[in-house]
Amino acid sequence: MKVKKIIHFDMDYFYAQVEQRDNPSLIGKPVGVGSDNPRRGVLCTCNYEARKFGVKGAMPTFIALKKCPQLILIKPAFKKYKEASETIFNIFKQYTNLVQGISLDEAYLDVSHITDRYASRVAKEIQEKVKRETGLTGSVGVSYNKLLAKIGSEMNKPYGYCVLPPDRISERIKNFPVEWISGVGKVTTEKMHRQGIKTFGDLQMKTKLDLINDFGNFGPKLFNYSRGIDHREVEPHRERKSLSVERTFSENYYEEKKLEPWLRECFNEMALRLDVFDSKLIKNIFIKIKYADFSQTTIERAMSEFTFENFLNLFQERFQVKPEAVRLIGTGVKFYSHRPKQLMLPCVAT
Ligand code: TTP
Ligand code: CA
Repeated sequence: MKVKKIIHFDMDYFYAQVEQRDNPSLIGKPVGVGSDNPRRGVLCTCNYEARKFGVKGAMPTFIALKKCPQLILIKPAFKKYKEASETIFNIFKQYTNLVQGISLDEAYLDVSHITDRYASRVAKEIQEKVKRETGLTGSVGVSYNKLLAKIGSEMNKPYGYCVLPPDRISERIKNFPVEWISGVGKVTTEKMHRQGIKTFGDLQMKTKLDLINDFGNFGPKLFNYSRGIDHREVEPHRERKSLSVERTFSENYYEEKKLEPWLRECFNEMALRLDVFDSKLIKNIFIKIKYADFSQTTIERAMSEFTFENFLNLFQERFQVKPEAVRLIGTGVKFYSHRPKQLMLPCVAT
């Protein structure tokens, strides 16, 4: 089988870097991008200076400020991020048609057809071109599959560059932590740690059957991934099926009146994100409610008009059924399939 050449590209602290580029007085200071409402807001992301204090994307603003009181908060300006995103995706497309966008700032590129130079050379060229044309840095990983290309792009961030060639790969990745595997999130990581599985090497010691017993359908993938085997293709037209925004509260709320402003905040953020895309492609709208007892409910309706009132009605309908203490609320939309466009990651609160 012919060895593929895959590049994973991911911009560094994307929203925060754009803000820093446009206001150089922020350079060297801890910066967070997100809602500046210290009681209710959530961060989309932050720069590396802020990360030194333990601040992270998706963290409630009040926690971020506790960890780093001198954090400079900036409201997101999605239009600027979308512009930078378009520039980088145009650069990617100068190299290959096989570009799979994962979010505004992240993509896989299959450059197997470029045979006159190494994929590592192509990756460097792209990285430099992105820097020249946007003034922003991104990190690249180069390998022969998606799993390893993505790991490579994360290894030396920011402005990182890493090539993982196939020779002796399962040996060389033995000490990588399990959480670097695509699809291994917080819950799976914790489950693995409880079983003493911390690294790719630990997974390599398990049989496929062990992994199926413990992790179900994900088992065979884990068996392969831990050995650096990944057959997933770069899928240029893969679509995102939905977009949602949610908020977790620092205290529980019982009253509809108190919940309404939060619902509006979710709606507004979603509207901001959607104007970038084509809101005519929305099929359904939905509301998510998580109660203090951690039970969760969603209600979904065919889209008539994208208005706050429609979301509010839907919320009221569901909340009347169980008017109890709420810890999280969310609004979302589902799209018709065959959308040609890219979607960004929601700025989630959980
Ligand atoms: P990420 O690539 O996850 O993060 P990042 O680019 O800020 O930082 P890193 O250097 O670690 O790659 O997300 C890209 C952008 O998407 C980020 O700048 C802000 C936005 N985003 C949200 O709005 N909400 C989220 O929950 C996440 C994870 C990202
Ligand atoms: Ca990024």
